[in-house]
Amino acid sequence: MPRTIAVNTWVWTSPLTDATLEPLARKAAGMGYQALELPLENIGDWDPATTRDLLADLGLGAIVVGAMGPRRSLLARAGDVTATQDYLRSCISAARAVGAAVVAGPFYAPTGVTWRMTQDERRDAVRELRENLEPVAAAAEAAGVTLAIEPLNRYETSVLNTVEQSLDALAPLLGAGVGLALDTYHLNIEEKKPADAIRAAGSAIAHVQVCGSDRGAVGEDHTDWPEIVRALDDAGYRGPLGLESFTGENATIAVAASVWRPLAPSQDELAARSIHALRALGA
Ligand code: LER
Repeated sequence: MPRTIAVNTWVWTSPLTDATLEPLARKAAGMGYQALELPLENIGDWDPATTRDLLADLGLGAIVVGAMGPRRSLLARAGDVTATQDYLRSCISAARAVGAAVVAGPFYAPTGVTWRMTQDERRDAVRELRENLEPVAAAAEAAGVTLAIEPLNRYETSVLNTVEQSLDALAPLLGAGVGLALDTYHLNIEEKKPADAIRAAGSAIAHVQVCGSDRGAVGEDHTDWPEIVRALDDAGYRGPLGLESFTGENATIAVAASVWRPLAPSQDELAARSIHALRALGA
Protein backbone atom coordinates (compact mmCIF):
# COMPACT_ATOMS: atom_id res chain seq x y z
CA MET A 1 0.00 0.00 0.00
CA PRO A 2 1.67 3.29 -1.06
CA ARG A 3 2.13 5.99 1.55
CA THR A 4 0.06 9.17 1.70
CA ILE A 5 1.79 11.94 -0.23
CA ALA A 6 1.44 15.42 1.28
CA VAL A 7 2.61 18.85 0.18
CA ASN A 8 3.61 21.77 2.39
CA THR A 9 1.87 25.02 1.44
CA TRP A 10 5.27 26.72 1.90
CA VAL A 11 5.93 25.46 -1.64
CA TRP A 12 3.68 28.33 -2.75
CA THR A 13 3.14 30.86 0.01
CA SER A 14 4.02 32.26 3.43
CA PRO A 15 2.37 32.82 5.79
CA LEU A 16 -0.52 30.45 5.11
CA THR A 17 -3.84 32.21 5.82
CA ASP A 18 -7.54 31.44 5.48
CA ALA A 19 -7.49 33.36 2.18
CA THR A 20 -4.68 31.30 0.62
CA LEU A 21 -5.57 27.95 2.15
CA GLU A 22 -8.62 27.10 0.07
CA PRO A 23 -7.13 27.69 -3.41
CA LEU A 24 -3.95 25.84 -2.42
CA ALA A 25 -5.90 22.91 -0.99
CA ARG A 26 -7.86 22.65 -4.24
CA LYS A 27 -4.69 22.88 -6.31
CA ALA A 28 -2.91 20.21 -4.25
CA ALA A 29 -5.88 17.86 -4.41
CA GLY A 30 -6.08 18.43 -8.17
CA MET A 31 -2.43 17.38 -8.51
CA GLY A 32 -3.15 14.14 -6.67
CA TYR A 33 -1.82 15.05 -3.24
CA GLN A 34 -3.66 13.33 -0.40
CA ALA A 35 -2.70 15.58 2.51
CA LEU A 36 -1.47 19.09 3.26
CA GLU A 37 1.32 20.18 5.56
CA LEU A 38 -0.13 23.30 7.16
CA PRO A 39 2.43 25.75 8.61
CA LEU A 40 0.98 27.75 11.48
CA GLU A 41 3.32 30.75 11.53
CA ASN A 42 1.12 32.93 13.75
CA ILE A 43 -1.73 31.59 15.83
CA GLY A 44 -4.95 32.63 14.13
CA ASP A 45 -3.53 32.82 10.58
CA TRP A 46 -5.97 30.08 9.59
CA ASP A 47 -8.99 28.68 11.31
CA PRO A 48 -8.69 24.98 12.20
CA ALA A 49 -12.45 24.26 12.23
CA THR A 50 -13.06 25.77 8.78
CA THR A 51 -9.93 24.07 7.50
CA ARG A 52 -11.06 20.71 8.81
CA ASP A 53 -14.32 21.00 6.85
CA LEU A 54 -12.54 22.17 3.70
CA LEU A 55 -10.03 19.31 3.82
CA ALA A 56 -12.78 16.78 4.51
CA ASP A 57 -14.66 18.00 1.42
CA LEU A 58 -11.52 17.56 -0.67
CA GLY A 59 -10.56 14.22 0.92
CA LEU A 60 -7.26 15.65 2.20
CA GLY A 61 -5.47 14.74 5.43
CA ALA A 62 -3.42 17.24 7.46
CA ILE A 63 -0.11 17.62 9.23
CA VAL A 64 0.48 20.80 11.21
CA VAL A 65 3.95 22.36 10.84
CA GLY A 66 5.33 24.65 13.52
CA ALA A 67 7.46 27.56 12.35
CA MET A 68 10.46 28.38 14.49
CA GLY A 69 10.86 32.04 13.52
CA PRO A 70 12.93 34.60 15.44
CA ARG A 71 12.87 34.15 19.26
CA ARG A 72 10.94 30.85 19.06
CA SER A 73 13.12 28.57 21.15
CA LEU A 74 13.03 26.03 23.96
CA LEU A 75 16.55 27.20 24.86
CA ALA A 76 16.59 30.49 26.75
CA ARG A 77 19.73 31.79 25.07
CA ALA A 78 17.96 31.87 21.68
CA GLY A 79 14.46 33.05 22.51
CA ASP A 80 11.45 33.20 24.76
CA VAL A 81 10.84 29.73 26.19
CA THR A 82 7.45 30.40 27.81
CA ALA A 83 6.04 32.02 24.68
CA THR A 84 7.38 29.11 22.62
CA GLN A 85 5.79 26.53 24.91
CA ASP A 86 2.50 28.44 24.59
CA TYR A 87 2.92 28.57 20.81
CA LEU A 88 3.53 24.80 20.64
CA ARG A 89 0.47 24.16 22.83
CA SER A 90 -1.55 26.23 20.35
CA CYS A 91 -0.13 24.17 17.48
CA ILE A 92 -1.24 21.01 19.33
CA SER A 93 -4.75 22.43 19.77
CA ALA A 94 -4.86 23.37 16.08
CA ALA A 95 -3.73 19.85 15.13
CA ARG A 96 -6.45 18.32 17.25
CA ALA A 97 -9.07 20.64 15.79
CA VAL A 98 -7.99 20.05 12.18
CA GLY A 99 -7.66 16.29 12.70
CA ALA A 100 -3.86 16.10 12.34
CA ALA A 101 -1.96 13.43 14.29
CA VAL A 102 1.38 15.22 14.02
CA VAL A 103 2.89 18.67 14.61
CA ALA A 104 6.29 18.74 12.88
CA GLY A 105 9.23 21.14 13.06
CA PRO A 106 12.60 21.91 14.65
CA PHE A 107 11.22 22.58 18.13
CA TYR A 108 14.37 23.65 19.92
CA ALA A 109 15.75 26.90 18.42
CA PRO A 110 14.93 29.49 15.76
CA THR A 111 15.70 28.21 12.26
CA GLY A 112 18.85 29.85 10.92
CA VAL A 113 20.33 30.77 14.33
CA THR A 114 23.60 29.02 15.15
CA TRP A 115 26.20 29.33 17.89
CA ARG A 116 29.26 27.44 19.11
CA MET A 117 29.00 25.11 22.12
CA THR A 118 31.58 23.29 24.20
CA GLN A 119 30.77 19.70 25.16
CA ASP A 120 29.59 20.90 28.58
CA GLU A 121 27.43 23.63 27.07
CA ARG A 122 25.93 21.11 24.67
CA ARG A 123 25.12 18.73 27.52
CA ASP A 124 23.43 21.59 29.39
CA ALA A 125 21.51 22.66 26.26
CA VAL A 126 20.18 19.12 25.80
CA ARG A 127 19.10 19.00 29.44
CA GLU A 128 17.37 22.38 29.11
CA LEU A 129 15.68 21.27 25.90
CA ARG A 130 14.29 18.13 27.55
CA GLU A 131 13.06 20.08 30.59
CA ASN A 132 11.30 22.68 28.49
CA LEU A 133 9.91 20.17 26.01
CA GLU A 134 8.57 17.81 28.67
CA PRO A 135 5.40 19.78 29.62
CA VAL A 136 4.62 20.38 25.94
CA ALA A 137 5.15 16.68 25.19
CA ALA A 138 2.70 15.85 28.00
CA ALA A 139 0.13 18.19 26.42
CA ALA A 140 0.70 16.54 23.05
CA GLU A 141 0.28 13.06 24.49
CA ALA A 142 -2.91 14.08 26.29
CA ALA A 143 -4.27 15.45 23.00
CA GLY A 144 -3.33 12.31 21.07
CA VAL A 145 -0.86 14.32 18.97
CA THR A 146 2.84 13.63 18.35
CA LEU A 147 5.43 16.39 18.21
CA ALA A 148 7.76 15.32 15.38
CA ILE A 149 11.05 17.07 16.09
CA GLU A 150 13.21 17.73 13.08
CA PRO A 151 17.01 17.77 13.02
CA LEU A 152 18.25 20.48 10.64
CA ASN A 153 21.51 20.85 8.76
CA ARG A 154 24.46 22.59 10.41
CA TYR A 155 23.89 25.89 8.60
CA GLU A 156 20.39 26.25 10.05
CA THR A 157 21.02 25.08 13.61
CA SER A 158 23.82 24.06 15.92
CA VAL A 159 21.53 22.09 18.27
CA LEU A 160 20.32 18.89 16.52
CA ASN A 161 21.89 18.03 13.16
CA THR A 162 21.81 14.24 13.00
CA VAL A 163 19.49 11.37 13.80
CA GLU A 164 21.98 10.01 16.34
CA GLN A 165 22.15 13.34 18.21
CA SER A 166 18.36 13.63 18.14
CA LEU A 167 17.79 10.09 19.44
CA ASP A 168 20.29 10.73 22.26
CA ALA A 169 18.86 14.12 23.17
CA LEU A 170 15.21 13.09 23.10
CA ALA A 171 15.50 9.48 24.34
CA PRO A 172 13.64 9.97 27.65
CA LEU A 173 10.71 11.62 25.85
CA LEU A 174 10.43 9.50 22.73
CA GLY A 175 7.12 7.72 22.36
CA ALA A 176 5.24 9.92 24.83
CA GLY A 177 3.97 12.52 22.41
CA VAL A 178 7.43 12.93 20.87
CA GLY A 179 9.04 11.45 17.76
CA LEU A 180 11.38 12.56 15.00
CA ALA A 181 10.63 14.33 11.73
CA LEU A 182 13.20 13.33 9.14
CA ASP A 183 13.75 15.52 6.09
CA THR A 184 15.70 14.08 3.15
CA TYR A 185 17.22 17.52 2.47
CA HIS A 186 18.88 17.67 5.89
CA LEU A 187 19.75 13.94 5.91
CA ASN A 188 21.62 14.43 2.63
CA ILE A 189 23.79 17.15 4.16
CA GLU A 190 24.44 15.65 7.60
CA GLU A 191 24.29 11.86 7.46
CA LYS A 192 27.07 9.66 6.12
CA LYS A 193 24.36 7.43 4.67
CA PRO A 194 20.82 8.84 4.80
CA ALA A 195 19.24 5.40 4.43
CA ASP A 196 21.18 4.05 7.43
CA ALA A 197 20.08 7.05 9.48
CA ILE A 198 16.44 6.32 8.59
CA ARG A 199 16.88 2.70 9.67
CA ALA A 200 18.53 3.84 12.92
CA ALA A 201 15.63 6.18 13.65
CA GLY A 202 13.23 3.21 13.24
CA SER A 203 10.08 3.46 15.30
CA ALA A 204 10.98 6.98 16.50
CA ILE A 205 10.06 8.37 13.06
CA ALA A 206 6.82 10.34 13.38
CA HIS A 207 6.95 12.23 10.10
CA VAL A 208 9.03 12.36 6.91
CA GLN A 209 9.62 15.32 4.62
CA VAL A 210 11.03 14.95 1.12
CA CYS A 211 12.47 17.13 -1.63
CA GLY A 212 15.37 17.03 -4.05
CA SER A 213 18.89 17.36 -2.68
CA ASP A 214 18.83 20.96 -4.01
CA ARG A 215 15.40 21.51 -2.44
CA GLY A 216 13.88 21.22 -5.90
CA ALA A 217 11.67 18.44 -7.23
CA VAL A 218 11.95 14.86 -5.98
CA GLY A 219 13.54 12.61 -8.59
CA GLU A 220 15.57 15.24 -10.47
CA ASP A 221 18.45 15.12 -7.97
CA HIS A 222 21.20 12.83 -6.77
CA THR A 223 19.20 11.24 -3.92
CA ASP A 224 19.04 7.44 -4.16
CA TRP A 225 15.24 7.42 -3.89
CA PRO A 226 14.71 3.65 -4.21
CA GLU A 227 17.14 3.17 -1.32
CA ILE A 228 15.34 5.83 0.77
CA VAL A 229 12.03 4.02 0.21
CA ARG A 230 13.63 0.67 1.14
CA ALA A 231 14.98 2.25 4.33
CA LEU A 232 11.55 3.65 5.22
CA ASP A 233 10.13 0.17 4.68
CA ASP A 234 12.83 -1.35 6.89
CA ALA A 235 12.17 1.29 9.56
CA GLY A 236 8.49 0.31 9.50
CA TYR A 237 7.45 3.87 8.68
CA ARG A 238 4.06 3.88 6.89
CA GLY A 239 3.12 7.52 7.57
CA PRO A 240 2.94 10.36 5.06
CA LEU A 241 5.75 11.76 2.93
CA GLY A 242 5.45 15.53 2.82
CA LEU A 243 7.02 17.51 0.00
CA GLU A 244 8.63 20.55 1.60
CA SER A 245 10.23 23.33 -0.38
CA PHE A 246 9.89 27.08 -0.34
CA THR A 247 9.36 30.08 -2.52
CA GLY A 248 11.99 32.78 -2.18
CA GLU A 249 9.15 34.99 -0.91
CA ASN A 250 8.71 32.93 2.25
CA ALA A 251 8.78 35.49 5.07
CA THR A 252 9.74 33.09 7.88
CA ILE A 253 12.03 30.47 6.40
CA ALA A 254 13.42 31.58 3.01
CA VAL A 255 16.39 33.45 4.47
CA ALA A 256 17.03 30.83 7.16
CA ALA A 257 16.89 28.06 4.53
CA SER A 258 18.92 30.12 1.99
CA VAL A 259 16.42 29.95 -0.85
CA TRP A 260 17.96 32.51 -3.22
CA ARG A 261 16.76 31.26 -6.60
CA PRO A 262 13.78 29.44 -8.08
CA LEU A 263 14.30 25.71 -7.58
CA ALA A 264 12.09 24.65 -10.50
CA PRO A 265 10.56 26.36 -13.56
CA SER A 266 7.59 27.14 -11.30
CA GLN A 267 6.34 26.09 -7.88
CA ASP A 268 3.49 24.18 -9.57
CA GLU A 269 6.06 22.26 -11.63
CA LEU A 270 8.05 21.47 -8.48
CA ALA A 271 4.95 20.01 -6.84
CA ALA A 272 3.64 18.20 -9.93
CA ARG A 273 7.00 16.62 -10.82
CA SER A 274 7.55 15.52 -7.23
CA ILE A 275 4.29 13.65 -6.83
CA HIS A 276 4.81 12.06 -10.21
CA ALA A 277 8.26 10.83 -9.15
CA LEU A 278 7.06 9.61 -5.76
CA ARG A 279 4.20 7.66 -7.34
CA ALA A 280 6.56 6.18 -9.94
CA LEU A 281 8.76 4.97 -7.05
CA GLY A 282 5.77 3.29 -5.41
CA ALA A 283 6.70 5.25 -2.31
C1 LER B 1 14.03 24.38 7.16
O1 LER B 1 15.17 24.05 6.50
C2 LER B 1 13.14 23.21 7.26
O2 LER B 1 13.42 22.13 6.82
C3 LER B 1 11.85 23.41 7.91
O3 LER B 1 11.16 22.20 8.07
C4 LER B 1 12.00 24.15 9.17
O4 LER B 1 10.79 24.47 9.71
